Amino acid sequence: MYLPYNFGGLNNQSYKKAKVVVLPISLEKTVSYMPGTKFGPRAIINASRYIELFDIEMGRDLSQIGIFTLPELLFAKKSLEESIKEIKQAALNLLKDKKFILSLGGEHTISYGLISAFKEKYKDFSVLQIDAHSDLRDEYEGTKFSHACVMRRVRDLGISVTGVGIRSQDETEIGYMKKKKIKTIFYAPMIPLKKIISSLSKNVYITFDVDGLDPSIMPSTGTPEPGGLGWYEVLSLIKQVAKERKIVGADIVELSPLKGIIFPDFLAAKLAYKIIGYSL
Ligand SMILES: [Mn+2]
Repeated sequence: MYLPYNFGGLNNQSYKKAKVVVLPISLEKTVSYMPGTKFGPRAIINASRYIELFDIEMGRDLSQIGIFTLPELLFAKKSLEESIKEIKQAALNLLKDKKFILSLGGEHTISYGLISAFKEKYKDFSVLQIDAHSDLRDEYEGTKFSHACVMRRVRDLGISVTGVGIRSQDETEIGYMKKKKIKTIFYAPMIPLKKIISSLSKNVYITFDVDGLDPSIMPSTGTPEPGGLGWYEVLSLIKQVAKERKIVGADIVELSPLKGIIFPDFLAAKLAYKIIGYSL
């Protein structure tokens, strides 16, 4: 059987009818250690084609929501700043068309462009970040737009960010948190659901760095950290957020596919399905 190359391997895609638009962004410019995250979107889309569209938990075929996959955004010769601008513009266009954006990365920097666009559309708005790292450095390896600075830049926009699964920070990040009196970083392995949800505004954007998960289930990432979150834990979290708040968009970033180890690609694809299903 031939499965078309799009999220879900769908035979019929219609942009007009789709509520969800999958936006693959293969940006990889500031990765610190193991490269390969530019291949993340392709691996997730490929895996998504072999996953059941019917979700047992939700009792429905998620493709019925209407999912449309855009071609990958590529940035070969563009600067980081130009790339971010382009990402923001792409997101603004989709938001204007009232689409739910599910973006696939690519390095975490993409979230800055995406979130900037959401900030223009939504007023009562905050970000839920699932990640091993708080990404609060002011600068890293000479750039302010490194993946290691992305949540600092988002906070610079005046957006509240709640971090979950965090277990790696440097001293300057702790200093920044103290100075800004930031109390919305929740360290792994704890997931205090009530506190997390009460820290979130009405409209929530989820940025999911796959290294927030435990490396035993998610080894395919550039800078893995031991002691991460489990599959059912993050699902319960996202499900509860969807119940009590409105999830308005999401991204899954930092997947660096490993040759011959496909289960993490399938995990990321299933996670994308779950986010879509819980949110819509
Ligand atoms: Mn991270």
